This record gives sequence, C-alpha cells and structure tokens, in this order.
Amino acid sequence: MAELGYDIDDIYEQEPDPGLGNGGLGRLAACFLDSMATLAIPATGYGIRYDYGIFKQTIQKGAQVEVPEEWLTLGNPWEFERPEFTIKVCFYGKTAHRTDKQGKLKVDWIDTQDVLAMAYDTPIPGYHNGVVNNLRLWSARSSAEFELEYFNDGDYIKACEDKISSENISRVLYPSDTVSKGVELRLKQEYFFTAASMQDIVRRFKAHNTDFGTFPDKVAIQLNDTHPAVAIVELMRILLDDEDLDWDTAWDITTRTFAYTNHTMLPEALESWPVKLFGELLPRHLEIIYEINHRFMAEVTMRYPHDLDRPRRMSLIDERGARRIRMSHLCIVGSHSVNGVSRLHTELIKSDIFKDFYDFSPEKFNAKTNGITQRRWLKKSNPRLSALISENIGEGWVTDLTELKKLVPFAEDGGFLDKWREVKQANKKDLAAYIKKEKGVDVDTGSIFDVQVKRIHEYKRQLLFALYLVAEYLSIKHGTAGDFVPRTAIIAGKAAPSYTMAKLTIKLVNNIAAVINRDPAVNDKLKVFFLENYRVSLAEKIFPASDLSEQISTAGKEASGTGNMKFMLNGALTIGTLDGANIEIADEVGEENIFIFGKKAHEIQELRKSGYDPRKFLLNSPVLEEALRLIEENFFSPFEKGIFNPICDSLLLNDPFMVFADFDDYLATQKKVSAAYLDRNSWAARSVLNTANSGMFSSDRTVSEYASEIWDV
Ligand code: 8GP
Repeated sequence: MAELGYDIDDIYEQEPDPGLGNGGLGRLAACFLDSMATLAIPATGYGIRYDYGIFKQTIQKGAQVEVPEEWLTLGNPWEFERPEFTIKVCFYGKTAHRTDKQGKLKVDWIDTQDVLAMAYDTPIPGYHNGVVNNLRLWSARSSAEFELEYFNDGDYIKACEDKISSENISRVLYPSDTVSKGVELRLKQEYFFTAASMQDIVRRFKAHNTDFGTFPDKVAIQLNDTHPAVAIVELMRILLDDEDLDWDTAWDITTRTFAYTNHTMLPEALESWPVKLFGELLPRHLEIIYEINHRFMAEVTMRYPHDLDRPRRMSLIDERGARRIRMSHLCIVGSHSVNGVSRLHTELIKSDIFKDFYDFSPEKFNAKTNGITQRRWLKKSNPRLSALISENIGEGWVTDLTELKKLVPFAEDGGFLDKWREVKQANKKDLAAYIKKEKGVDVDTGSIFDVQVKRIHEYKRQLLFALYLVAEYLSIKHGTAGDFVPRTAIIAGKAAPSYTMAKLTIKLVNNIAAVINRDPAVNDKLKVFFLENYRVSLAEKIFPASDLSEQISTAGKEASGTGNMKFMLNGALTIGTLDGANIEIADEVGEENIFIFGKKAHEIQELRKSGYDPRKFLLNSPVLEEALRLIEENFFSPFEKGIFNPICDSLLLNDPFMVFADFDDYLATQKKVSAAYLDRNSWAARSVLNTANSGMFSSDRTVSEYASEIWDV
C-alpha cells in the first residue's frame, strides 16, 4: 500500500462498520460468535441483513441528526450470497381445519402472501484453530408467484408495489434499544428471520436424521431476548402441521430445544404484540399460542387452586385493555432455561418481573454473566498493550484470559509500571490526535481521560456525569478547586431518534463542552468532548486510551453492561454503582482498585417506596443546587432560552433515575479519583491489577457456561 502511495489506515477508514445492532445486546452476540468459533463449538448465528443498519449520528448545532448509513452500496466483500438456500416465508391468510384419512384433525394455513428469504453467509473464523463458523443473515425478496398474479391481470404497477413492499422487510434496523413499539413491520421482521432460520435448522436436521425425537439432542436454540420468540411457535407449527407429530411430542421437543436470555427489566422494552395484529399476520401461530396458553393455565390453576390472580398474571395473554401477547412469558414457558446476564440481574428477574415463573419452575432459572472477546477488545484494538503483556507472560491469554492473573506480581515492578504507563500515554496521544482532527481542540494527555461511552439513556445517567462536570467547572471558576487534577471528559453514544430526553442530553453535553472548552480560565484543567457516531471502530480507539470508566447507572437498571469489561481489560479504573456486572468487577479487582458509590439496588427500591422527593436532596447539596441553577438560567443556552427546561423539570419533579440521590456521593468519590491519580505509580499499579483480574470477563468463559449448562454441547 505504501508503494502505491496509500496509508493503510486511510484504507481501513473507508470500510463502514456493519452496524447490524443497537447496542450491548447485538455486540454481545458478535463477541459470542467469536468465542464459539474459537472454542470450536459448531454454531450458526442467525439474523437480518439490513440494507440500513444503525443510523450514522451527526451533530449539528450540538444536536443529534440521524443520517442513513449505506454500508452495502460499495459492496460487502466479507459475505457470500447463497441463493441455493432461499426460503419461502408465509404471512397473512387463514387457517382451514379438516380431518385426514386416519381421522386426525389437521390444520392448513392457506391463502398466504409469501416473501422469500435469501441467505447471505459471513464466515466467522476461530482464532488459529482451523474452525470457521457461519453467520447467516436473511434478506427479503419478493416471491415470483406472488407477482405473477398481478402481472397476469395486467396490473404492472401493483405488482411492482408489492415487490417493493415485501423487500422492505429487511430494509432498516429499528433504532431504539429499549422501547418496543408494537408496529407491524417490526413483527414482520421478527417472523421473517425467525421462520427462515427455523426452516433452515429443520432442513439441516433432516439431511442427516429421520427421528424428530432426537432433535433436542442435535439442536440447541438460544433466543437472544424475545425478538425471535415466535420461533417457539414456528417449531410447534412445523412439528404439528408439516411433520404430523402429536401435541405432547411436539411440545416436549420444543421445550427441550429452546433457551431464553433476558437482557433488560425496563418495562418499556418488554415486547408484547396486540392479539389482533398478530392474528392477522400469523393466524395459525395465534391458534397455537392459545393452545399453549390453555394448557399452561390449566397447570397453573392445578398448582395454585386458591390463587385466582396468579393465572391472570402468568397468562401469555395480557387481558388488561386491548389484548396483547406477552412474548417474555411465551419464551419462559416454551424454554427449558431462562437466564439473566449478570448475578444481580438474575436475582432481580427471579424476585421481580418473573417472580411467579420462578416460583413455578425455579429449575429453569440461571445466571450467565456476560463477557467480551479479548481477541477484538485487547489483541486487535490495543496492539501496544497486547505486545507488552505477551512479552512478559506469553500469548496464552489470547485463548485463556485467566492467564492475565500472571500480571499480578508486575504491579509491584517499577520498571514494568513505567512501560505500562508509556503504553497508556501513547494510546492517549493517538486519541488526542483523533479529537484534534475531529474537534480542532488540543487535549492534555497528562489529564485524566474520564470516559462514558454507551447508548444515551436516562437510566445510564449521562446527566449525572454532566452535572458533575458543571460542578467542577464552577469550582474552578470560584477558585475553590484547590490543586485541580486536570481532566478530559469524553462522552459518546447514540440516542434513539424518538427519545426526546436522550437527544436533549446530547445537546446539553455539547453546549456544556462549548462553554468549558472556550473558557481560558479553565482550559488547562478541564475539557469536555462529545465524540460523534459512537460505533465499534470508534470504541476501539477509546478503550485503550481511557483512564477512568464511568459506569454510573441507577442500581438495578443496567442488566450487565459490557463496556465496563472492555475498559477494565484495557487498564482503566472504574467509578461505578453496584449495578449489573460492576458488582462482579468489584469482586474480582478488589475494593481498593475500584471507586464504588451510590445507593444499592434495594436502597433505590426502598427510597422509591417511601416516597422519593428529589428536592430534599437538592436542598442539602449547595454544589448540586448551583450546577442545576446554571443550566436553568440558560448559562449554556443563551440563544435558546429554556431549551433545557424539560431536563431540569424532570429532575426536580420526580427524578425517575435518582440522579440527585446519588450526586453528593458521586462528587465525593470523584474527588478520591483525582487524589488517587496524583500518585502516578499507585494508579499504574491499580491499572495493571484491573487488567490482571479481568480474566473472568472473557466471552470464552460465558460461552463455555452456556455450552455445558444449557446447550449440552
Ligand atoms: C442490554 C443491557 O442493557 C446491557 O446491560 C447488557 O450488557 C446487554 O444487553 C447485553 O446483555 N440490553 C439491551 O440492549 C436490550 O435489552 N435491548 C432490547 C430490548 C431491545
């Protein structure tokens, strides 16, 4: 490339990220694929080949503006089109009931409108082990028969419209990671890729097997949240209607095949589909769901004959208001395993949203703490640190992350600590150069790189970080900051396009950054940057350069988090609440090497119950009061007066995520961080210990647990 006059990094920059997911849930799946291939587990990942993945985020006048990302227009060299595996997926129509020659009741799904699912395969190589697994993504094509009807009638335009409409199914990823809106196209997407995948799985099974009784021994299907929940019903349909099995046999096969992972407890994210919409699109599946529910309700009533409310709470159908199908209930009833993604999250689903189901079948519930692949998140993205580690403890960590424990003694080796710091410094220089290029502002690489990168959401509390930065700004202005330890705050993340409060938070951060970065009085002490279009390739630049990892969600709300693990692996120290996997990170690294603050999950619950009044906390915190007042008085919005009122009002009136309740403790803990950073050697030692103790957060460990405890593979 150099001979040809190109810089290889410029070439790499040309390639768009395949943004086929929203946030943590999708990225977790990508890490799992890498681990499954590396552990030589024969596995396929199934999903949708979206023409437009997650939008590209641009910032205009401080606000997020979404632009479609055309990642496929210049071609995608990593995939293979597999037209030979094209599958027909049916929608709409009606069911016809009849008795066959043996007098058995049979159901036909007829008069359907059909769409083709075309397979595109992306090879997933394991690490130096000769194994290549497959990621199979489905793209929607119109079915020729469907068009012909209209062509024959001479209605060319109608035929073309229908072609477009069926191909729209795989057009675009829904860009909200936490809200399930119940729109028809989304349900079509879910059934489209699920039905294609189930037919593909059954076809492969039948190529080598004849007895469906062995299906659960050969096939395990892990449902990544409820989005593919209808797979349970689709397998029942195939076994009953196509393969002629009786209900009990089909149900036994199905429940032994499926397992379900829950990724969030946020009520707005729990999927439920209006019965009417579902029944029109998938009439046969609705009948099967009714039958599953009928039998399940009978069991519940038998077990709790005197508890009349329990069947109502546990039903697959929510009867309050217009009837809806509860997809999580379908997943629990139709699976042999239900897992949370951290220890705390699992305890909470057992005691809270799925308590009735835990009472009913406790044996199904288990915890599988998330993990990340060190091949991408250390070896590939942080080559300097990888080299330093391998020089000292060998390369074993690449496939066994617990090998990093061998770094523990190096935390007391001054020469090694110097090299460790040099690596961090070089990575910070690279990120500073990127920020200079993007923002035109100089960055002090001697400052603490204090970083919060993740989707923007109220529960993740980017506002807590923003209020802290305003408070620090004020303390510098007032001259009360003392020996201020310089900081560079870096924030990045996308907001769902319809999530007003999240978008306003981005605007607030950008406006705060504009004021602070322009003020000569604070300039050598504090700078704030919102980096636009957070994505995997940007994350790979950020984690290696970070000193401090912000994991500050309201306790009980973040199911696990995985960014927290990427920071730790790259030697950042965490400031965080006892939420999700932070708790397990603290256990591994030891409390001396992490900055924990804030209310615990049960305290949050109790405070809420006893009637939380944010103003009480505000009255007791002059610093918070002044920071909030600055925002209210339009200091950061002189030309757009009042635009941040919705944020201030929400905090003052009910503060749903208890930002005020945790503010003082957060501020005090940040002061401890600054003091700790001043002792460069002990900070470096703690940084080494973070990396050294991150072994359990490899997705190799997570996937091994799924393999032995759920899939039996
Ligand atoms: C995320 C969780 O918020 C995060 O804590 C966790 O690390 C990650 O899943 C992987 O387990 N959950 C989601 O992204 C999520 O639930 N999204 C679906 C509801 C759309």
